[in-house]
Amino acid sequence: MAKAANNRKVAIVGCGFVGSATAFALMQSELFTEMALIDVDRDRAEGEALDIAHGMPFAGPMNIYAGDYDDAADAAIIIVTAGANQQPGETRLDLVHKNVRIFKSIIPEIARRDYQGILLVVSNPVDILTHVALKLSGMPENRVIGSGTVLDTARFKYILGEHLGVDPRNVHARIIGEHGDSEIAAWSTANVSGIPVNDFCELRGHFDHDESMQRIAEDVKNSAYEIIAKKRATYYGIAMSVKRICEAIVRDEKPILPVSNFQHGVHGLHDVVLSMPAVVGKDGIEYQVPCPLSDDELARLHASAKTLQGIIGGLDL
Ligand code: 6V0
Repeated sequence: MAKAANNRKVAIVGCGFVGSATAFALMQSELFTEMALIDVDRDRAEGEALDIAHGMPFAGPMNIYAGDYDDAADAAIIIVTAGANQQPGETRLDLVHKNVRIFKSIIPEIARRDYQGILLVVSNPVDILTHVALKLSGMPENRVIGSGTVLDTARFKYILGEHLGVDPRNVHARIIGEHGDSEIAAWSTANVSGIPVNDFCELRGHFDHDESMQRIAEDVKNSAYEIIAKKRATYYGIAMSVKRICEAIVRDEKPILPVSNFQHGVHGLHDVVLSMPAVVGKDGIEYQVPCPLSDDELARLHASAKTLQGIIGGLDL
């Protein structure tokens, strides 16, 4: 029988760089009182649980342990970070076959326990794997989401904030489409505290708009490649992004976040999971929010969708 979701419980499947950094961020957040860590490498999960638990006297009490899928069955959120990560020079899409195989061993375990919470996919390529998780689980679309371009959007805000000498929290700008090489910086709506981004640039003495826009979008897109080349993996930025999504769900905050979600016609996109803005609350995706786009941005969004549809269509699910 299905277990009701416990709003104070989270489970993380995959305790490598991303899973453990996420567990550490969530322990400090005090959003949950129970956290089950699951990994095929049981020792790894046990080691991470112990290590993170030793920080508890500096945060709040919490039950952190290495568990299994029975422990995850009543979690409010199951975060899946299991799978191969990018090696230097590899794209996210290169990971698809390895990680689909891994998802085939994970998602059915969750589905056969008639899971009632939110399934949050982080493994890459995240938009494709969210689509795969949706198909393999048979869960309602609103409850299967991916971390999408929440991280890319944070990188965009950070780099723009640095460029303009302003707090990134006052930068309102988004990366949409694929969390990957075809992602789109939605410049046409970017603004700082309501001031169109190019006007704000001029207030701060920058007049080379085209060159700067191109460089900043490239820097955002290439962030992961640069970090992986230097330290083999990226994990702190994604851990904070996942924490933000968890806050939105557990506290039913309803922020608009560019998470991976199944598209039903907004911007003419159908039958594909893409990272697009949506209101996120206790039921997962509550409302898909259309964002004004230029003709060029829309054309690139459709090209991104086509790339992902081609890959999904070629998978044996
Ligand atoms: P990692 O450090 O190799 O960790 C992966 C973990 O998954 C290991 O501990 C494995 O033992 C475990 N694992 C493998 N198979 C299974 C299985 N069947 N069941 C349970 N556990 C399993 O990789 P890392 O943590 O660096 O990356 C994990 C995934 O996150 C990769 O696909 C990355 O590409 C992806 N990222 C996604 C980001 C995003 O923005 N969505 C950002 C960074 C990384």
